Amino acid sequence: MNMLVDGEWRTDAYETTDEEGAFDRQETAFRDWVEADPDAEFPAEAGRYHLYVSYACPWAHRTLVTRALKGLEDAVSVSVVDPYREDDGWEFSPEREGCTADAVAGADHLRERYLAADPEFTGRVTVPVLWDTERDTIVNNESEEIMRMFDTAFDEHATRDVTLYPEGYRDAVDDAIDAIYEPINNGVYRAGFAGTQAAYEDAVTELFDALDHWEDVLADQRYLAGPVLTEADVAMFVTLVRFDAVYHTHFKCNRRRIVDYPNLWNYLKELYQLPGVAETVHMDHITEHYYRSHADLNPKRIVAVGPDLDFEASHDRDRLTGGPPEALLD
Ligand SMILES: N[C@@H](CCC(=O)N[C@@H](CS)C(=O)NCC(=O)O)C(=O)O
Repeated sequence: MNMLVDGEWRTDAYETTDEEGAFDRQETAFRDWVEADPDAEFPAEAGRYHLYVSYACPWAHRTLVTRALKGLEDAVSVSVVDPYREDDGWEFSPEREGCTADAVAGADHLRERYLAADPEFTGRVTVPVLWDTERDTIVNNESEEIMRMFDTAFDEHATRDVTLYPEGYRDAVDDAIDAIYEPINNGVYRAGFAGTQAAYEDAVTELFDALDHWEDVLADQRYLAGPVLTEADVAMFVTLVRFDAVYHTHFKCNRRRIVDYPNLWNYLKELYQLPGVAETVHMDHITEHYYRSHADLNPKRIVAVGPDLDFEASHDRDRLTGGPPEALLD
């Protein structure tokens, strides 16, 4: 697979599985933090930070959903890469539907932005990336941290009074994010990219055990951390919304579909219908990326057409205590 090694683009450089055939995800490299403090190294300011995303990528999608729920669209600008990732890695194709140019520097490839931040960079060139236009560098490329920064550092620039990491629920939010990461968010990748039957079966078993668990929790609890909408729900949403169209078929996570789980399916529809969220879901980019970019899994690169999913259909979550913050009830 492709990555930068000492600033050079290499197409032969990394293995996606370890010796046991299990999918191995690389640690992220840029871990600075935007703060709500004008004296901070990276102070939260409107118009200063730029987000590089792919609409296909669930990790990038978390940051887009958080930005939308908070109403940070005017404060943080976005560039969208081409969903089809080939030998050159993420690329800008402004002529394609839903894609944009690199609005900061006019780069052709995302790797140029990594090299602008660190000419000797070694690592994968991933989305999302939070870029600081003032210091001309990458602040952070870890979605969980970008989501937290948008949620906690940018309140002054948000057009909606929404807190996704509310006091009193913070431990529950952190616990839920941790609990879903390995079996669910990363679990679908561990199933899809497994190099052995055993590694695949382990991942699928853990994945569906975890989905079964949350199906039970959501029977009488509105959201993952309790009665309030939180970052944990954003993290869960981006995997669930891709599940039936991509993970079920392309990654062989086919024990059940999300539509077969009444509580998860209704929960997914509720989240999809929150203001601003539907606009972040680009199913055409999602399906094209997965089915066409992984030639080892799908050598003919044929994109599966189904299923038809009605995320706009009514849901039953209002039967439970709690609900979205007032600012999201329009
Ligand atoms: N830990 C990162 C993971 C991001 C990630 O793996 N993004 C994928 C797209 S879904 C990517 O850009 N992959 C490019 C590559 O691996 O070369 C995060 O959560 O932000």
